[in-house]
Amino acid sequence: MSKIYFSLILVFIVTIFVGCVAPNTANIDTDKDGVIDARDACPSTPALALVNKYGCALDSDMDGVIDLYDKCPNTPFSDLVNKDGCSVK
Ligand SMILES: [Ca+2]
Ligand SMILES: [Ca+2]
Repeated sequence: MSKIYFSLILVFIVTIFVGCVAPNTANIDTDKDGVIDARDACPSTPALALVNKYGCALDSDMDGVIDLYDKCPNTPFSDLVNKDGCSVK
């Protein structure tokens, strides 16, 4: 058996072996929000947060505090809010 023929067989075997044991990373969802990493614009979404189709936590009143932590989920858009999402007077 020539060295080239042996090398080709070795490369073929290694390729098959690596292909069988390499993890399938195509559908990994690191933050487990239901949106795979390849499509997740917010890859570190807090656990239990509801997310949009881009994998970002919902902030229904758009005050900068996500719904998961927002204790005042309907503050007017123009209001300044505290860390709990409630209007600051
Ligand atoms: Ca996410
Ligand atoms: Ca909010």
